[in-house]
Amino acid sequence: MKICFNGKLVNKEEAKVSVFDHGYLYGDGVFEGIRAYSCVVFRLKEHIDRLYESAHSLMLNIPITKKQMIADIIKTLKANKLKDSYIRLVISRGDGDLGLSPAKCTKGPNIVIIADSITLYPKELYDNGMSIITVPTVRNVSEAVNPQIKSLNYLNNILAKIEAANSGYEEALMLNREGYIVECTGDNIFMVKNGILITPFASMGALKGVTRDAVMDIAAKLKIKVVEKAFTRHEIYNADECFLTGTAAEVIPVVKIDNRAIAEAKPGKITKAILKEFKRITKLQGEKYTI
Ligand code: PXG
Repeated sequence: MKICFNGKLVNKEEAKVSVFDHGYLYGDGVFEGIRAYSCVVFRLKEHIDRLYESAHSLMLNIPITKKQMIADIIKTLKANKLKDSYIRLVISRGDGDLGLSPAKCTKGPNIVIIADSITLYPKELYDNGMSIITVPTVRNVSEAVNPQIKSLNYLNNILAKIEAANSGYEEALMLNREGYIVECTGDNIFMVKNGILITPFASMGALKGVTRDAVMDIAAKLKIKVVEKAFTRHEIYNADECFLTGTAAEVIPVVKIDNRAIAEAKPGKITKAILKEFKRITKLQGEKYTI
């Protein structure tokens, strides 16, 4: 496997960062998870824009242009001869000393591009739907580390994931400080009620997911009304359908929440229609390449 390390393709074994990299010492850096389907990097521009926005908020100056970043991603996919892939971009603050200040990281950021595969959940869950559970850890508040920043410090989500696993569940439903539903650990959440697709406002504490945006576009195309609003667990327990969206998870039905069946506890009609269209468009929307 070839990794792109600061613009150069190197073997996996040689792709190493120092223990003084502030990404390692403090989780100081940003990342993106992207997928390629049949030689199309799905909505690559949107992922790259979000990466640079995350970095901008952290005052982390990515030393290459977006165009160069895209070229390096394609180069990595070609080098590994990958038509379908999961791409992980990691930009860490770079080498510094044992102090928090990024000002000492004078060598600049390390840019790593890994192209591999990821399987988040077993196929059975895509066919029959998954059960999720609300966890005690609330989603980060925007005044602290804004959830829009895909930073290398994902402990908020990791804690939630651990809590779900402790109770025997694969995924956690996260609330915000006010008790409204925001998202899961690495996925956005949607519910369907009376034919309307409903998802929390991103500003409530959810990441504005690229898959979330794609699903909203699909709904518009399928003439399904979409509403962004605040809702509680009571409302989602009594929804007609529910599903999660994310680059890694793609679109996955949810059939039980906190042991309450969502309607008939089967993947719903609208969920299935969206999933079908999602599978079709992933091969069409984004950056094309050849291997
Ligand atoms: N919420 C959070 C907190 C995320 O981290 C999403 C929603 C979905 O966003 P996208 O843009 O992917 O539709 C994410 C994305 C992983 C992994 O390794 C996590 C994400 C993306 C890719 C991989 O678990 N998070």
